Amino acid sequence: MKTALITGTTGQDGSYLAKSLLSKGYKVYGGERRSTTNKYWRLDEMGITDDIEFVELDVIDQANIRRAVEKTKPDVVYNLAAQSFVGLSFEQPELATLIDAMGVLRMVECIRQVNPKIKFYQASTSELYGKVFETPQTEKTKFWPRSPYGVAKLYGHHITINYREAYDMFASTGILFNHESPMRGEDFVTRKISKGIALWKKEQRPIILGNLNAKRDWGHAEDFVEGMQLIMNHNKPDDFVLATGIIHTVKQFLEMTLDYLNIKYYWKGDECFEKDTDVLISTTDTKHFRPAEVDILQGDATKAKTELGWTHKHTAHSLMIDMVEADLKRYYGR
Ligand code: GDR
Repeated sequence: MKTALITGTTGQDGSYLAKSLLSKGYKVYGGERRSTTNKYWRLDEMGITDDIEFVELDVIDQANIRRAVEKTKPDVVYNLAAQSFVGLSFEQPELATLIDAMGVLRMVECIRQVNPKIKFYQASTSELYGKVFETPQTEKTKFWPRSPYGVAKLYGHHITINYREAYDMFASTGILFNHESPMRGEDFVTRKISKGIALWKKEQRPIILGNLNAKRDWGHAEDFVEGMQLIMNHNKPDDFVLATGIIHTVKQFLEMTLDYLNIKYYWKGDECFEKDTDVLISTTDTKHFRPAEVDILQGDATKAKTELGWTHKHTAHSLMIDMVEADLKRYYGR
């Protein structure tokens, strides 16, 4: 039986990855940090909480990482722990750096010391491209991150490559474009929309968004965690873009959701109203705008398709349906 250690197990990607690895017969250890919130809600919804063995693991504590790695003796480590909200990283740049940059160094250094044969996956991100130099973006596109999160992730990306080159470790990265799901945290824009519109149907409370014109390449997390495993089962360590290649604006994602729920609407500037009643559906607030925005991200996953045989099953539309239906079920029991 193969053993995987996942940091960030209770997050969106961690929970989908744990589910997938468990279904393939892996022993899954879940690194967890002490917290007071109900962090198991995703794993509980998936019904896999009891199948995972949890270990204390905080990527900002070297001794703690070492204990976890020595105890679990993993064949593969998926480093998904992150301060993953770009907006928040402008408020807490140092914490983002500790977790998203130094945390990666601590992980690879610990693996090097304990057992350099352990395979290591680093969750890199399309935020590395930031102020994009070309569209679509590939593994060869120059990076220019636009947030403390992106800058920290750039360090995490390069330190992973450095350990691969310096110590011959199987250390790979997945440069993942936006990937969402019903398990997405409520601060991220797709979930804000799926939950917000599901609730709007009941309460008519408008949702308050930021930049409606940002363009993103949205895929489904379920497809992306399969890509992570293909990256780790590849015959050599490498870096791969995972993306759908299709972009929508935030506004289009909102419109798609309204169409699906058969809500007729019209726009007045950045405000969206229901057609027959003139009730406000959504508006914007500058507090949701970022000091430096990433206007467009569109990935080219040709390398992952050709070398790994990875494909995505979901489109942004089927993703939106999955998310909205899950929120309708959560809030209306339907
Ligand atoms: P992102 O995701 O920053 O791309 O990072 P997010 O959903 O937060 O933003 C996407 C785009 O939507 C715009 N936007 C809003 N964003 C939020 N959160 N809330 C709003 O109300 C809102 N209105 C408009 C944003 O400005 C942005 O342009 C995600 C994270 O998962 C990262 O960890 C990951 O690395 C990247 O995706 C790939």
